[in-house]
Amino acid sequence: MSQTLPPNETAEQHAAFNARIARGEKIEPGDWMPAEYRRQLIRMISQHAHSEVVGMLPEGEWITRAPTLKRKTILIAKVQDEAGHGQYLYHAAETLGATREEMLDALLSGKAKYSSIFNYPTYTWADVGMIGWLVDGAAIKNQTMLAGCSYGPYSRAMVRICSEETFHHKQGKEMIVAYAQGTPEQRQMAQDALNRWWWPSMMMLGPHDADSPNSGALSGWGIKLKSNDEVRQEFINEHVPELLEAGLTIPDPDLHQDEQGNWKHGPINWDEFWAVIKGQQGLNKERLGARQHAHEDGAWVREAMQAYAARGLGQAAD
Ligand code: FAQ
Repeated sequence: MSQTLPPNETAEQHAAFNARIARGEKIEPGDWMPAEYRRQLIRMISQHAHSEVVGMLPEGEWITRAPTLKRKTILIAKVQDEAGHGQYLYHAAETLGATREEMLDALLSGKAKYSSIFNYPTYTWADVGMIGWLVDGAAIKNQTMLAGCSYGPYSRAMVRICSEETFHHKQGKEMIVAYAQGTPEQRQMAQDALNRWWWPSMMMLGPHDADSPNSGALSGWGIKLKSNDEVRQEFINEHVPELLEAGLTIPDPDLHQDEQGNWKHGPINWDEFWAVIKGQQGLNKERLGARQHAHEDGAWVREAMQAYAARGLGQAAD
């Protein structure tokens, strides 16, 4: 990779590092790494952690309104899993020197991004199912690729997260397929949810490759093993036939299969994507407001833990 090196990094260090990546070795926290590799990973992993935590909000709103006890217990488990994913990911970013306080400040002040998808509202119970089927489905495609990435702690976190997301994906699909085969009202509810979530799910995999400024460095360093468009293609190829088989209509009049059998989509509204990320459209204000409120509500817990640790009781057996 040709680049101007920072003053304290040498061409030899970079060559040795790139050779490790080329050999498929995992980079571990104490290993030498370019400052830019570290910065890119902290950016990406912390945004991913924020996405998991903010991602609890659109579904969490439905816990009290789940239609049956079975669906309620599944949803509670799913939302808890997302909190756990946030924890693994914040820890993975901490191994690179980022502190939890810095990362949370960046989220709560609006400086850090989180996934565009969580700025969309959940209007009906079918939105919960569609998030499981499409949003977890898209997330798994991206994260299965990241499970092979060059940074050890991130790669290992992805393996664990993907197995849990697979359960999320299955429960969403099972729910939507049941509604698609249910009463006319249930079928309509499932279709409306698909109409709302199809395009945002396509967008969440990131801008087209030509408009993705980070992809070059990330793929050179073995962090991104597939491009945004490649992952999006995998997502479409898996989900289009399944949605059609469920009897649903995909809201894209240009959708068609090419000669290789790949499903090709119509134009994506990138103006909407950027507006949602910038907080000009969608629920960014409400999502951050909810996180800020939760942070303030939890202040007494953090203070109590600090006081407990300061008294030297943190080590005591219980
Ligand atoms: N939303 O150069 P690229 C989940 C930004 S987890 C917001 O292509 P990159 C689980 C990007 O940051 C979902 N911003 O960026 C769940 C960059 O801005 P920056 C989250 C986005 O990093 C399910 C700029 O655009 N997953 O859903 C988005 O190479 C259900 C240019 O873009 C991850 O975070 C977006 N969608 O590729 C939870 C996976 N896309 O930072 C609850 C890890 C792009 O330079 C319920 N992250 N941007 O200012 C990644 O794989 C990558 O970061 C991409 C973007 C692929 C998201």
